[in-house]
Amino acid sequence: MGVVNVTPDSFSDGGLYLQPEAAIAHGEELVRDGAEILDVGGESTRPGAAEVDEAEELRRVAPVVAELAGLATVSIDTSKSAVAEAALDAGASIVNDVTALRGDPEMARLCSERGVGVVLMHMPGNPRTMQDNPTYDDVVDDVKAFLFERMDAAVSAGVGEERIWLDPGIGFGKALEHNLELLRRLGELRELGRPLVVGASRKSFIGGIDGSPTDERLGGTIASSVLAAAEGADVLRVHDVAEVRQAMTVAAAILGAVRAG
Ligand code: HH2
Repeated sequence: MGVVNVTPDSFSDGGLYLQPEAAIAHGEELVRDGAEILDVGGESTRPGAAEVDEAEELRRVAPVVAELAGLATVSIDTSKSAVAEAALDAGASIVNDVTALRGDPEMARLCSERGVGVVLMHMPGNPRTMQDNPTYDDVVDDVKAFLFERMDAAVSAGVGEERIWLDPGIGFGKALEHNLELLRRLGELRELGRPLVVGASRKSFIGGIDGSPTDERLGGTIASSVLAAAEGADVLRVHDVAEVRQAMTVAAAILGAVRAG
């Protein structure tokens, strides 16, 4: 899954693809690089990011989704049902909601009615508060219980269980050790029985290990991606599709996987 951030303030590529033409060209490049899904977002979820109003978020993402949906599967990275609805109308087929359907009361109904794929991600609180001293009894058990509860709520609201993907929310309300523990024990989340999405790309836990700035975290992104896949991740949400895809292809070939590409 390649990231297309149509935002001025995303933590690693804010402002680079704010114009629709630039975002579309970037999405096209990610598809050439091997992305099978493009995750289009118009609001940054980095800690402390400013909220974006619905009209502005829609204005950013709608033309980009409409163009890219002809090229790849598009997921819309939003927690607003009106934005998700417009993106689905424009051709998106997955809703990636970092609030796991808790942010907008209409989101579950929309996803159920439209029969689309839904990514449910773990995040305690919201992006403005999530990094205020996050604490867990056991981070993997707590994330697992949260995802189980959100999956149950989505199914109760009419979302087909077979359409749900789950994401531990790397970097969302987690200290460095929590992120490392989740990646190390990712396999335990497989017991939830649904595909796992992991987004470790360029995140600050990498800088927390070696001090690297956001634009120098490719090595850490690759290490996290390969190890996450080895632990059972099904979808890797990344900015650097070509490099991660090559790493995955080589890792799969070494491990003797049948499908090495
Ligand atoms: N991470 C980000 C945004 N959306 N969605 C899922 N499912 N999983 C993630 O880990 C995830 C996500 C943050 O990355 P990015 O989009 O690059 O930054 P920003 O939120 O600042 O735009």
